[in-house]
Amino acid sequence: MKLYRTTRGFLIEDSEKFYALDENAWTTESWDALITRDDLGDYLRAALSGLRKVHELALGSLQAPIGNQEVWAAGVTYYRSRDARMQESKSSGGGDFYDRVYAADRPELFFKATPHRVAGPEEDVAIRDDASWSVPEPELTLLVTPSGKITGYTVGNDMSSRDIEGENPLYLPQAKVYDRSCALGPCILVTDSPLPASTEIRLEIQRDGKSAFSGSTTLESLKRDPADLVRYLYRNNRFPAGCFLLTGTGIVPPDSFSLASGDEIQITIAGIGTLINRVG
Ligand code: DO4
Ligand code: MG
Repeated sequence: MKLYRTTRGFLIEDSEKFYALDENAWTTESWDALITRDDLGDYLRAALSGLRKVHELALGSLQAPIGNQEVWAAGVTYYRSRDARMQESKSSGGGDFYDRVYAADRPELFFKATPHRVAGPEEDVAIRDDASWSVPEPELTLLVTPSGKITGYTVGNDMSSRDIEGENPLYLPQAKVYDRSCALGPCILVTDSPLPASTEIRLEIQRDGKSAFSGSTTLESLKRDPADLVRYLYRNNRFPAGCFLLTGTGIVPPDSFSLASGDEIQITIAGIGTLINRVG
């Protein structure tokens, strides 16, 4: 079952049919009230029988599936990310940190975005004016309730300025957190079950109508258990509106590649959908 936040309300997709939910309450507060439920899957399933079936076109414009949640991210959770970051920070002497965090019990977790920094489907993401090397990071993203339960999954893009991060690891917040540095969507796949290890994550970047980069990975290469990432994040840390947690990238374009204005970024996660954004 999938849950969409759209300009025309909240919609449920079940077996390829769409149902409108709670037509009189499309506010951010009612979205928060819905997606903070520990019983989200059961609640939506029970609601389905009383809901009006709608045409797919009723989707209107999709919005990022976020209300008042903070967005956090895990890093260096795939060998490919460890490798790329060790290279990019070699001359600054930071390479060793990435190797150590990849092997450590405690994961790297960092604050990524507040809702106003998040782009929804088909909205523009941004590259920093003072960055010369920018990439998208396609990441499986967890919806976590205030009690720490994972109730759903969406597609996330952790836009990153590699030159700024590579210059000095202490610049990470500047490399990662800026206006439209994150995208989420197109929906929340609502399920209490972990996604299969065979789940594919695919990145395609189009420039002037041609493929400029494509790559893929699967959750098999994700070194950390999502539930374990959540346990670390929730240590001495409360999330009254729940949160979204990006789980790290396993796809890094070659060093010669940097995003440019007008590029179209397509991120597909099997079972969830495709998140499409252009670089504005
Ligand atoms: O250590 C820096 C950030 C890592 C990251 O964002 C990732 O591995 O996805
Ligand atoms: Mg990342």
